[in-house]
Amino acid sequence: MCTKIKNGLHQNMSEDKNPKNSYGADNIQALEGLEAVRLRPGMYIGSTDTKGLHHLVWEVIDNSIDEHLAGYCTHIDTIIHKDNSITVIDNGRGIPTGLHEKLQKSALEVVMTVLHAGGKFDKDTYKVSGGLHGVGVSCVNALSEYVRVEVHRDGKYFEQEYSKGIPLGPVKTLGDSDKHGTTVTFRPDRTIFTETTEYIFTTLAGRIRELSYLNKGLKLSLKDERDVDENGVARLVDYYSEGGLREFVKYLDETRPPLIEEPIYVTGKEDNVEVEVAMQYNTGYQENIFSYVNNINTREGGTHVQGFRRAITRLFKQYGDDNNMFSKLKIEIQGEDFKEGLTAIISVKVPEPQFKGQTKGELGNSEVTGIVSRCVGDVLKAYLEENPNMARRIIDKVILAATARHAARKAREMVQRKNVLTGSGLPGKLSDCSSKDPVESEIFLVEGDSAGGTAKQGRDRHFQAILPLRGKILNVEKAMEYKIYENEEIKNMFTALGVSIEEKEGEKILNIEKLRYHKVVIMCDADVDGSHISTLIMTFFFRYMKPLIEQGHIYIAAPPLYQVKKGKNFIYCWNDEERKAAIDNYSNGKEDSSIKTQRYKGLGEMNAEQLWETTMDPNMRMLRQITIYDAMEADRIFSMLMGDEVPPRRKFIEENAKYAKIDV
Ligand code: 0RA
Repeated sequence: MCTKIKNGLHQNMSEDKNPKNSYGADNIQALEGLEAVRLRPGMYIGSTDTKGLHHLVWEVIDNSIDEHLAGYCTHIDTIIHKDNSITVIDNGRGIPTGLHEKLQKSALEVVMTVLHAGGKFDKDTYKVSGGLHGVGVSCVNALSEYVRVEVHRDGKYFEQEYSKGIPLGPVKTLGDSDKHGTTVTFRPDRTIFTETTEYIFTTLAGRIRELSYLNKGLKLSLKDERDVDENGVARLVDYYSEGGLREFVKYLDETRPPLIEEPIYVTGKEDNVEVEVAMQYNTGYQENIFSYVNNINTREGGTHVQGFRRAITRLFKQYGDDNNMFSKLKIEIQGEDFKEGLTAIISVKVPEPQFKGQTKGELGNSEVTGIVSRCVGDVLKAYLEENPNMARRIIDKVILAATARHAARKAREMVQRKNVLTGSGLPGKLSDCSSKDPVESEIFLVEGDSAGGTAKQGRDRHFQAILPLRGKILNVEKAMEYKIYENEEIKNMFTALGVSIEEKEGEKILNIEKLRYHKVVIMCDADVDGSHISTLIMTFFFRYMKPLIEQGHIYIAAPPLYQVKKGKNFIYCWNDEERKAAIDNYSNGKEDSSIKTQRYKGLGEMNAEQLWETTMDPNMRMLRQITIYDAMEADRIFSMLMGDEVPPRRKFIEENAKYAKIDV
């Protein structure tokens, strides 16, 4: 056992009385870096909340994706085990296991225990793991209470195990193998991820689905062993896309009537930069652009998105002018007018990407703008010439958008001007908290005035504000932008939250500098209507306040479904399992008619005290943080449930009958 070691791992090592661990003690030098990861995990994986927890999975999958990009891997399978440990299996080359000359130990051990020792210095391949995530599997190792790596390579099968980054023994050769690939199993360290160690299926599935579209031909799957059916079979989803981004666009737009027959599809390569773009116009009003660099979502866009916008503005404008289509329009067409009803995915592969911006989510390489613009421009030019009918449909829509833009600006200005005139500018229905510190403040968006009243009584007014929303808020999917600023509930949300939409260089930007609450909690009934309303509100945030979701400010409250009562004692239950356990607990297995179960149909059935102790008290409540994947799905599901297209709705209901408790 090691004595006092100057690195931060000593605590954990001395905790571990397992003599097997003495191997680790001899290898302290290699651990110099990993100790830093355990001391300041946030610096390496962003945070130690649910986002950081999921980051561990992205890190491992990214390494497997790199093997795919290098041309060696066709399958990546991910498994969530019952204890929330994760296994990622790939059939890539396998992490090298030969002797690392300098460190005189197995390369496998070096990759797993030395920071930034990815071992891949090959500049000709595009690397995800060198990009935004890019901290290496060694970080996952450092932040896991247990890791096992299995490698099939060179006709052999190897294994090494670790705890908190420390090898539990040397690399073992377990036998012969005719396969190749790497299997990484890790259990996140509970002492690091203190908030939660529970993986969220939709978050993992969302990213894996996205990866399948971004890497056409790659087979991915996700199994959730926590979720088994009556035959004991775990939930399993396969993801595979032959059409790549074209299918991604169709998936996103599944529920919106298309304006043009097929997505416009662009592929090209220039100076080692690969470009892939798919775009489609639908009859709606929203823009849906997703951009990626080396498979990493660039939330803040960047030079690739600029190149794309430049190309569509230039080509459509040119086409409209050449064919005298804008002559009746009194205002000038702007880049923004090409956005309405546009769904596009822009994916570039860049050998050495430079990321900038606040969250490093913006591509900075200036050469990429021209490359994307030329690739998209060439294809679009040919498309417009060959498809004059489609071209006319798009230009007509652009003209309509320009006219509506004019109206929207006026409406927006009205909302913002009104705030200035009414002093504090806060909506009358808001019961604000007394704290003025946004970091500690929370706002509950509550369905209905009556539940709003209960919440107001039950809250801790120091840091909790209540904004009741009346009934169903406007369906932003079907409304033109200027309409949403006329909607009372939506106006109230903008003013209560203190955020505004501003225009900079023709771009609409959400200003959240004056955000008044760092937690925005959607609180709806735990029934069908309630889930409709929360879906609706999520869609609104997804459409108009996306940065709030991305920065983790949006949550959903989970009120309990039951109260099981015996005499003066009672237990709140959030699902049927808990209800059964509560009944068992009181009955000791015997029939007992004095045990009563109350099913809460809505928030209104709880009194203020109950609402506080179950749903609002930070020490008791369950809040679910909304991720961008939840919002993306909410948006899709929403437009499907509300949209005019019947076949996808039926398909959705059939496919999701088990998982989605949404009745239509
Ligand atoms: C170092 C070097 C090479 C591959 C890998 C690491 C690698 C890491 C992971 C993590 C999960 N799956 C992985 N697959 C491969 C290059 C291998 C070579 O040059 O043969």
